[in-house]
Amino acid sequence: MTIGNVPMKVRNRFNSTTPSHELTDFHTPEKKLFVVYHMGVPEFNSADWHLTIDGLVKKPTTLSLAELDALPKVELSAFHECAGSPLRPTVPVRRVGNVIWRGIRLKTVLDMVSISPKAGYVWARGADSGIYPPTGTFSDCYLKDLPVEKAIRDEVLLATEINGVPLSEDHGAPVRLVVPGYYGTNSVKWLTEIRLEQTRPGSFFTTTLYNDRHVKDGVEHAVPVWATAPNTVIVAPAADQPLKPERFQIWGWAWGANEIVAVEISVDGGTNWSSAEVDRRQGYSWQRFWWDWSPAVHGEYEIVSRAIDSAGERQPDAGSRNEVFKVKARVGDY
Ligand SMILES: Nc1nc2c(c(=O)[nH]1)N[C@H]1C(S)=C(S)[C@@H](COP(=O)(O)O)O[C@H]1N2
Ligand SMILES: [Mo]
Repeated sequence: MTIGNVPMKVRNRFNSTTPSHELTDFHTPEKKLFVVYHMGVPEFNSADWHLTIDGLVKKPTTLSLAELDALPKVELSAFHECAGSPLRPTVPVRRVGNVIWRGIRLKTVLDMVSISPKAGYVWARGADSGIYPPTGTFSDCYLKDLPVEKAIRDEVLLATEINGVPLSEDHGAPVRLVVPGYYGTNSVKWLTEIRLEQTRPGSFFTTTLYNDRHVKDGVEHAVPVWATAPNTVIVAPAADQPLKPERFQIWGWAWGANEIVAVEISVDGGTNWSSAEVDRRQGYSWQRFWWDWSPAVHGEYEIVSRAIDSAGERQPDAGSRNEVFKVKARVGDY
């Protein structure tokens, strides 16, 4: 990696989460979009910003912001989901939103530099450095990797705008990677270097953290936290919302790397299930689902949602970051 450290202006680790019942908009306004960083926010002067593209390429290149900005841009809408704490990879957090991104296709710059057929992975480097407080580990950058087959797909962007305005510092200004269909952790903010390599990097944020360990037939396999598993949030009702014993529309959002083809709702904690209506997917956006419920009996209910994707994968009952979503509601004469 060739670029020296950039000073950090915010050093704390920071995570924000928006409660599910506030995710009422198809496109999440920036003020409701979660923010995550591990080491802090780097101090950037956009005039000094450069993007270096090197490694297994024929023509290593460095672009200024003006040079990058002059390339053709595209806009797309995509869900954006944090995988949760890398120290507790099976605990769901549902830090999620749906965002309009605008930027240059990563493929556009990869075509400019002409990548070698030997390149298997794109390493993406963010300028932030420092200590990740929960483990006390120092890193000189935020480094992630993607398989080349994903990196060259049309939806992968070097984004400069979010929801029609320039990226804010918190969301990665001046340029961040956006990898629709992959967990947010792969969408490297404050991007300064793209490097083509034959192998995955053995770094803290790629193969130590964010590499799920599954045991199959007594053998441990590491699965990179890349493609997003099917998931749901219920927007209405909110947790513990008092409901009258009359018709009420349960609704929420469903998303995953593959299109969601069905969502099921249970109002008895997961014993009986009904099929909700679910919108078709547009691009990589999340999909609305809804189900009209007419609770007749007063009492406390546990409402559960689960999505099934086009590959037949369904949200597991428990023990996973994408386990079924549960919310309690109270029905009475309020
Ligand atoms: N450079 C850099 N990029 C990063 C991170 C980081 O700590 N440093 N955090 C990642 C994680 S875990 C997530 S979920 C998303 C969050 O993006 P957002 O804050 O714009 O919502 O950024 C990713 N990109
Ligand atoms: Mo994340």
